Amino acid sequence: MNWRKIIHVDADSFYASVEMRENPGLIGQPIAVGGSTGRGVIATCNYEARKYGVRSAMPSSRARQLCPQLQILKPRFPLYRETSRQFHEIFRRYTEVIEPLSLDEAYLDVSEATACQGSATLIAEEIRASIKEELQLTVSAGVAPNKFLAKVGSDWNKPDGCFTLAPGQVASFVRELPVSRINGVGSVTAAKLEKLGATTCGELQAIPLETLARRFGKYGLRLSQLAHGEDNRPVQTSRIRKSISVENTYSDDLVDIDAMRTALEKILAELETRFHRIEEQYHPNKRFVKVKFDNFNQTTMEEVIPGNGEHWLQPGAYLALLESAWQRQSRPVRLLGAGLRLNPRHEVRESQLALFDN
Ligand code: DCP
Ligand code: MG
Repeated sequence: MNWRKIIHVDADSFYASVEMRENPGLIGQPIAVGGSTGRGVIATCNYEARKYGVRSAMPSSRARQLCPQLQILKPRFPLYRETSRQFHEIFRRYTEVIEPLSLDEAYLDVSEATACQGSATLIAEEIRASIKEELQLTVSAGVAPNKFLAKVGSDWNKPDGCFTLAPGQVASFVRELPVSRINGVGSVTAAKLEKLGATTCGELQAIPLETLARRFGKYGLRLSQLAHGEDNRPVQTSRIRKSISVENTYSDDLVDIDAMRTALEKILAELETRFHRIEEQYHPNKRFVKVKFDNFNQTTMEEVIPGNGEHWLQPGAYLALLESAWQRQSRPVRLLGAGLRLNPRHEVRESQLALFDN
């Protein structure tokens, strides 16, 4: 079997948690994010509101009946997108193999990760701790040998929970797992399976494959595999990268070039580690720095890397870019970033590989 080390991360009551962070006065009160007028629906709500039965996708009018004191806030998508980008910044400290499912949800393949002695559970806990400390949000994580079980795991101890399933625990875990936990098994499929005698994956395992194929077609085979805890789907980094970068927001603004130089050194060390993981697939053609000033104005400076890109890591060259970027406003700096623009090394191979992806 193809065991990997997969982490599935899912933020807790995502939009609502971001709103509570932005406005701590809301903490402890039932709130929702969504449309509040006419035919508005709830996008999500915090856990206080869930106690009243308020749920995602529910009409807001219904939510108000269940919980009259519910505050329904307008969604602020730019804020959620920025937060999502910050999640990914943290994920990339551990792996480049990341598949986003939505703004608040992603699979990470940490099979090759070297941090935390390669312990996926410790990596998941570090990610959760970093998100809590740096972004004041909680996420739940599932750690398992494949995507299916990792996703089940992130839901297992939600909110603010982590659940690990080691390969040796898979067989006994799935035996008791309700079929409704399988992604794609809604109430209709669950009812059909119940008629066949299966409410748990263990019972589903006992149904002959021919029966499943007859009832569910191709999906029958898939159901059988999942019931056995098998899932060979790789974590798919969907896009071809155009760049790689590391950035940091400082709690105290950087006020002089010495402070910026020290900060830049750390960023470059991290950039080197990260680029190292993908350098077989990409070569750098430009280097850049990004500066955000205390007035939130932002600027980048970039230059072509001489030669074939092999010697991209020249701290002096980055520092020169940083100095010119800073001189554009010469103000305190709240965020500093450094990165590389990339070209794929094997364009043909990428497209050929795509042909064999199922
Ligand atoms: N969302 C939405 N409409 C839905 C479901 C979700 O707009 N029907 C949005 C709002 C959520 C975000 O997507 O905050 C993430 O969805 P999740 O299903 O992960 O739900 P939450 O993160 O809000 O809560 P949970 O703690 O259950 O993960
Ligand atoms: Mg979520």
